[in-house]
Amino acid sequence: MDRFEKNAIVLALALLFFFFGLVVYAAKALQIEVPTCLTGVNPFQEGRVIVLDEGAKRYQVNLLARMWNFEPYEIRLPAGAKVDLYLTSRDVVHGLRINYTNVNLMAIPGTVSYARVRFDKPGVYSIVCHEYCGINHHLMAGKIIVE
Ligand SMILES: [Cu+2]
Repeated sequence: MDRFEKNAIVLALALLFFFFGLVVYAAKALQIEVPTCLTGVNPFQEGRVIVLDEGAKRYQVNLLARMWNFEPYEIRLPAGAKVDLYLTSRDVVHGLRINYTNVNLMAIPGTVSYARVRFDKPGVYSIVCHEYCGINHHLMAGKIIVE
């Protein structure tokens, strides 16, 4: 085997382990989770905020996307809230993006998407639909107010 070939293989393996290490670091140390589409969960028919643990600031948000708004439209949470976000659609495919976070989900009828997000800084986080869903798509928005 050529010396350059060996070097290329060693470099490729080193990069592979390095990037794998970054993925493990992101998952364990930074607690970053990849948004998922849940299977075996029935889509809900109404959007609402459920307090799971007031002291620990844990909340579940069931967000329902439909033409052309999100239900609930306005969500109020305390700073430091840890949110399990479930998203579904009542009618067509919608998208969900929460500004100033890394939440970016698809709302697909008949399925439930999931992401975990934490709101540390107080402020208004706007929610927008990023998937064209009809004539009033540009008006489809909501907001999360962190106090
Ligand atoms: Cu839309």
